[in-house]
Amino acid sequence: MTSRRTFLKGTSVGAMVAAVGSVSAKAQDAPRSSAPPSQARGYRPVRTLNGWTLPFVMKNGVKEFHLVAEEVEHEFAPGFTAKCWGYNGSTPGPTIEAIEGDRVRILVTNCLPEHTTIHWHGLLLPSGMDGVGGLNQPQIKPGETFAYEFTLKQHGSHMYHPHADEMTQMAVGMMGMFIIHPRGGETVTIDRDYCFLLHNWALHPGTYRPDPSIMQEFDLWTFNSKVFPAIDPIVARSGERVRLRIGNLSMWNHPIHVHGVQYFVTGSDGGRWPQRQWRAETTEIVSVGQLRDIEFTAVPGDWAMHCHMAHHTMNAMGHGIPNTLGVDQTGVEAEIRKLLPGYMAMGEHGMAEHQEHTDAGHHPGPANTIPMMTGTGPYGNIEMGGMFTVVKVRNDLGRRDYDDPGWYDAPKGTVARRVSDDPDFGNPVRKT
Ligand SMILES: [Cu+2]
Repeated sequence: MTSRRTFLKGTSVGAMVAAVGSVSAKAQDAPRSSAPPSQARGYRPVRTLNGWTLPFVMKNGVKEFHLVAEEVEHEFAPGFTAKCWGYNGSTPGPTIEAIEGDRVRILVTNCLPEHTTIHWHGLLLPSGMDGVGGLNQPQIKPGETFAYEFTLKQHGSHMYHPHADEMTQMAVGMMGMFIIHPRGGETVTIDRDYCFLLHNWALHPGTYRPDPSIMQEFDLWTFNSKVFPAIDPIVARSGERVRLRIGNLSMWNHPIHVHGVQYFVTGSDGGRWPQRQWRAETTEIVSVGQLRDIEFTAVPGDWAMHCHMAHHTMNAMGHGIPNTLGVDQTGVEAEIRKLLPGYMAMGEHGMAEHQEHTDAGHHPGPANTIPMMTGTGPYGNIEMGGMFTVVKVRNDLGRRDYDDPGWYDAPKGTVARRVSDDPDFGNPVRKT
């Protein structure tokens, strides 16, 4: 994955960050994601999955941030790239973090070929700062810089995105998160605080620009603009309280399922909920334009976390192909091969064989795409893509250790095991 260090090099953003001083220097040293912990700032920073936090400068008591709307060369997974639009060299843009009560100024420079604005989704502010082009302000033309300035009257998990040619600009990656920490600290201490955005893309195999005109037939499903297995794991130490702040600026609803725990849904883009409203779930729908905070106590193991729409844990696939499940394709394959050399009949027994075939190089596919299912675990193919990652909880992690700890070494006797390879094994009861 692209490190901040790499993409900041040689960009105007890099120069800007360098000018910010010690805050940015530390942020640049961060191995992957958010700025380093700083209790001195009065909060424990969030960790943006596969992303980063925007540094700020203090100017006469105002926290000043600078976003640059621009085209970015984005990598969805190694070797699979596209020209997207984002902020300061990345999609999603960097996370903005501040504290309830802060006065913030956000400079927005437009380096796109068309006008833009930024809407601060869920923030309570003067209507002139709300960012709807034409309604609240003139659009920001290419080359212009606008200043948004307001006082944060709330805390919670929020988002930002353009409100100008929204269909196009969001479809090609323009969005980010805006996290406001409570003044006076959290009521329940959070040990690891992650945030990410759900998104969908129509990046047709063999192409290099997401298609903004698609309404439903998206073919890439991402956490923070990455597909599995390029999505960072959620790492925690056993017993820690983990919060995931999950925003959805895609065009579909996503039921987000976490294995191994009953989590509590504790807030939304409407703010933190009173504790009596928290509810236990294992799957929570994060609808279009919504955000959910979920919290759980980490349990040791490797636990899948994914959208439960099965097509959203797949990468680009040939939509519109006939259903071959249960169809004997002997003979057909040879006939089709006369027209399409190398054609391979698949799907008679399900699609799990797809990953073996692609991994073996039997279907190279068009340029610039990624296999529908991919990723290998300690026991074989994971057969996932898209909106999937692993919550990796270990007993022996340092409190500030976010590195991928590898695969879980399950205690003896706690892994499902083969007891027979005879299909007639045992005496199962069947409906008569
Ligand atoms: Cu989904």
